[in-house]
This record gives sequence, C-alpha cells and structure tokens, in this order.
Amino acid sequence: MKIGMICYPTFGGSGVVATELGLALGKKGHKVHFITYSQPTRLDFFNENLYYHEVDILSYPLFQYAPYETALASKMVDVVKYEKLDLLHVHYAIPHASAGYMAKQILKYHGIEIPLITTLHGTDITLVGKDPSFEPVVTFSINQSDGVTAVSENLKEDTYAHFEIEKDIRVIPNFIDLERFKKLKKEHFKTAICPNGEKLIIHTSNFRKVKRVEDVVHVFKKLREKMPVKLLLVGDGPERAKVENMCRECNDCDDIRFLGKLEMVEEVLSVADLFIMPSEKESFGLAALEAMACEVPVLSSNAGGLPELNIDGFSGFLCNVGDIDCMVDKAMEILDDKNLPTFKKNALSRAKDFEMSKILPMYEQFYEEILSNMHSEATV
Ligand code: GMT
Repeated sequence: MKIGMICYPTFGGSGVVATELGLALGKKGHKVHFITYSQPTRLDFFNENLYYHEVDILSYPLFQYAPYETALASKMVDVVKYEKLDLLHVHYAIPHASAGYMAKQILKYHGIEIPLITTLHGTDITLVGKDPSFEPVVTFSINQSDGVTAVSENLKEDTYAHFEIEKDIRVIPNFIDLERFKKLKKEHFKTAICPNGEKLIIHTSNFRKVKRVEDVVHVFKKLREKMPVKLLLVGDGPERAKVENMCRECNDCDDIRFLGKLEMVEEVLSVADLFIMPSEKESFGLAALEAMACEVPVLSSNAGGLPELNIDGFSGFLCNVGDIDCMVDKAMEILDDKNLPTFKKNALSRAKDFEMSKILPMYEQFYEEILSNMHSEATV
C-alpha cells in the first residue's frame, strides 16, 4: 500500500505514534509518505520505503496567521497525485482532518478518489476540539472521514459525548516497540543519581497544564519525609519554569533534577523505580506505556483511558486526579522492597499486551476494510 501519513512532527504523543506506525509499515514493505512541516524526529535516515514531503508556507506580509491548513491540503493533493497514494491517514484532528477533507475534495474534482482516515489522539477531542472556535469544523471533518480511529475506549466515548458523530469509531490503542523500549544496563546512571541507594521516581511529559506536573512534586515531597527518594523530571513545556521555581523555593534542587527533552528516554527509564502520571486528562498515556516496557511500575490518575492501560494493583496503582495522599500511600506500597520486584515484572507483562506486532495488524486491517468499502461503493 502507498500511505500518506500526516502528523505533528514534534515530541507530542500523536507524532510519535504516527512516526512509529510509518516506520513499522515501511518495514513490512508498505510505502509511507510523511507529509509534515518538518522532518519528524526518528526519521533522519534513509529507508527505501519511507519518504518525506515538507509543507512549506509562502510568507507574505498580509498573513498575520500563516495559512498552514491550506498549504498542507495543497501538499497532500500534490503528493497523492504524483506518488499515486492509496490512502491518507491523518493524526490529530486539528487541523489535519479538515485539511484532509479539503485535499480529498480537490482530488475528487480531478477524478481521483482517495480514502481519508483520521486518528483521534486526545487533546484534539478532550481539550482543544471542544472549543467553540474549532468544534463545528472538527465535527464535520470527523464525519466526512472514511475511517476514524481513537486510541482508547474512553476517547471514543468522549468523542460521542461531546460531538455529534455519525461515524463508527474503531479503537486501536497505542503500541510499543519492545526492541527499543526495554530495560537497558545503565546501573552507572543509577549510582550517579542515587549514590546512597535512594529509590528513583521519574516523570516524563510535555509539561502542559493537563499533565499536573506540580502534583508529581507534591507527592515527591511527602514521600521524601518517609523514605529516601530522588526525582527525575524529563521533558519541557509551558509549566516547567513554574515547577522549577517551586522546587528552588523549597531547597529541593539536589533531589530533583530537570533533564529537559531526551531523545533516548529509555536510558533513564531503565534505572527508575516508579513512574508518576497524575494527568487531569489522558486519552491513553503513551509515556506510561514506555515506562512499563522498561519495567517501571506506574502510579497514575484514573483520568481518561489510563485505567485501560494501568491495571490497579498489578502494573501500578490509580488514584483520583489531585489526590496526593492516595498517591503517596500507593507509591510507598509499590516502592516497598518486598513488592517492587513483582510490580516491575507486572509492568513489563502489561506492556507486552501493547507490543507493536499485536497492534500494527489492526491498522493494516482497518486500511484494507476502508479501501474495500470505497471500491465496493464505486462499483455500485
Ligand atoms: O499531550 C500529549 O501527551 C500529546 C498528545 C498528542 O496528541 O500529541 O498526546 C495524546 O496522544 C498520545 C498518543 O496517542 C496519547 O498517548 C496521550 O495520552 C494523549 N495525551 C492526552 O490525552 C493528554
């Protein structure tokens, strides 16, 4: 199959999923054409089945806001026409689904029928998409997609609850490459960070409000009164400066380290004892899955799709959003030496349920279904 893959090429979860999906499809012999505004990270090498088309936007003094959606739709039209793609798969509804719809209509005018598949990832539905400034366009473009997927049952339900959707939504969860995400021998990192045998807690995110990074610090502070612990905060984003100030004011600088964005996050996950994800909303929680694959138990909120990933009392625990005391109690239970080895083993076992080889065929089958529906409609 020749697939056009449209995503945000940044550190965000939807971009990671789209890139990993494209890479995996390429390995299986499909031709994957990434159409994005910059080269996705992890795609900076040659592979005979992977192609990259950059969306460039003409700069013009009249444009206070550069019309990215128009440039993206034009690039999709160009790539579909000249690379003879079989389908377009857009990740994150805004603005990719409406740009895809526009491209599809233009191609139709030129006599080319191409199916459009939209994957909903989370904040495109639960936060941004609901805003009245986007809602009518999001609803319309989801309904006009030939196939729609969501990364959890919860996100599917949220989509039906908040938008007037007539389409069936197929749930295809996030997946993990266990060849890459596995516990690596990095004991020297552990010795450097925790010289006195402290337990190591980790959080990785894009430091947006929805991630509640402050809760991680509150839990850590209370936990430190009870046992020797260190905290690593990985990633960057709008809330980082606030959280950093919060740590400085309390003289916690030696026990809490901010590592910024890390390309090889699996290296530090490999030496962690507990991953905390206290999110306000989280459609799936890819970062928690990455931690589990590296044998790190997860203490998460019970928001969104997190209960579909993290099994309470098995791979970690779930607490209500903002319930710091619950999180401290559960962290102590996980970090107890008599429990920790079991939680670590269980975390890996749960991650295996989302192994790429189990999830990739779901996308391939969905592509086949959508293509065959389209062909049967054309012959009626
Ligand atoms: O907020 C993020 O983590 C980034 C965001 C995105 O769309 O780029 O991630 C969402 O998509 C991921 C991949 O499907 C999911 O694993 C995350 O749970 C989801 N984030 C939220 O729902 C907040």
